[in-house]
Amino acid sequence: MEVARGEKAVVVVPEVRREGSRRSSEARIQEAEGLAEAIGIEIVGERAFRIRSVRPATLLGKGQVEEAAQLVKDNGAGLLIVDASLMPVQQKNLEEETGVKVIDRTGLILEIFGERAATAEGRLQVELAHLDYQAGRLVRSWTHLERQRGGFGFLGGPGETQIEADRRMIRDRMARIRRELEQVKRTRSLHRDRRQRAPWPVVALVGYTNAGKSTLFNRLTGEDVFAENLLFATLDPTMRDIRLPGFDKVILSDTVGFVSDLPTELIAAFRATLEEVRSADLLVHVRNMAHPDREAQSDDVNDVLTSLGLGEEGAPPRLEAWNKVDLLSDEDRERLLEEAKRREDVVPLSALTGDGLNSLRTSMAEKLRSGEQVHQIRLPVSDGSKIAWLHSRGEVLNQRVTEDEVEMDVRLSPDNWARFQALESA
Ligand SMILES: Nc1nc2c(ncn2[C@@H]2O[C@H](COP(=O)(O)OP(=O)(O)OP(=O)(O)O)[C@@H](O)[C@H]2O)c(=O)[nH]1
Ligand SMILES: [Mg+2]
Repeated sequence: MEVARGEKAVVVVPEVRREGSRRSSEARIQEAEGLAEAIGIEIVGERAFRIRSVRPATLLGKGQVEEAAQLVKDNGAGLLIVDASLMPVQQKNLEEETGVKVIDRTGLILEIFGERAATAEGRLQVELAHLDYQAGRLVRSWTHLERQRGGFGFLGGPGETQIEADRRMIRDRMARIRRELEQVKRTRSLHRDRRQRAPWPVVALVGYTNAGKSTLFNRLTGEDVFAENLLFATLDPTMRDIRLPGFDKVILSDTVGFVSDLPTELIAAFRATLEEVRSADLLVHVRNMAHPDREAQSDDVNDVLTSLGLGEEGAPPRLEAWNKVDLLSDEDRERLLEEAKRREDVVPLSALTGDGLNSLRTSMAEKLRSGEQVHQIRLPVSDGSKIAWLHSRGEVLNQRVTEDEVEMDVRLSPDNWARFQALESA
């Protein structure tokens, strides 16, 4: 791929004054560094630039571009990371004006995912996102820099025809990947249907990257999945059985972390990977309460969940796990504990020390017991009495009839769900 490990880079954070933007430039620089370090890039310089009016050609102002170029030169960097979403032409112009490769936030996150994706499906999704991103970067007036980029071999040569040919090749490759993904997805949803009909509830851990989801997962399961002080340590979902008060078996799922300004290309990739989350019976939103941007991070997580169709209607119930309370000052911790007490659905804890884990277990069990949930149920068309039963006891949100099966999304109380399962196994 285009960025080499150990490469020296300068990070610039363009700050466009936006209403509702609550992050400090320091925290943004730190996060961008974290992203770069996640793929082994060495940061040798950084700068935040206030953007008063956007210069369309380069995003950054003229003086700022010069300053960035100087910073690159002074520190012997081979890469400029711009913590924003750049248009292809801006990227190209910045490369020309600074003399080094330029990568934007989307490109950086794609690199991380490219390096981390472990399952076949994860890899396909990331490649799809990458190709989508790259297709947009095929602009006229090819430069030598752009020829170096890519690593797909077929990218190269200037001229309209070449670009057309490249585009076509990318389109073909994307079509092929989509077909492969369809196949993988079909297989997986078969597995899921089978599980969906098993009587075990599923709890998914979601949250901002580095919030402590995997650490909590390990605590609750006794497993040892990869948990590191690293952005996007986890990419592919992992599931394990746990016991909760009153439940012999609950399936706990660890998932990929979210990040602010998640590239749209990747939201699509998330969508499939996170189907597990969508079919969960409970979401536990793990939050790093020791992070200065915890509120902004929480908003980002909610935005991503909403964009995944997990906003309100039909979405699984949620709990918030307020993690890393061990890192707070006594005063801050007291204040948070007080607030948590007043609020429903909030459990303060430390996944590291184990404090608060029992309350979390209790709350999870309570939450799973209370509240109605939407179940995806498949029945043979001929099973009229069960179908009628579901219509009378539950709220049928959706019903699709295939050749010989009815697939229904039905909202049921836990009691009725248990009764239905008893009917099924009778
Ligand atoms: N002090 C403290 N550190 C914690 C706590 N929970 C997690 N950490 C640390 O936070 C870092 C990130 O933890 P992970 O569990 O990998 O976070 P994650 O949410 O799975 O991150 P991604 O997989 O990257 O999305 C690790 O260095 C953990 O040791 C906690 O309660 N207290
Ligand atoms: Mg993790």
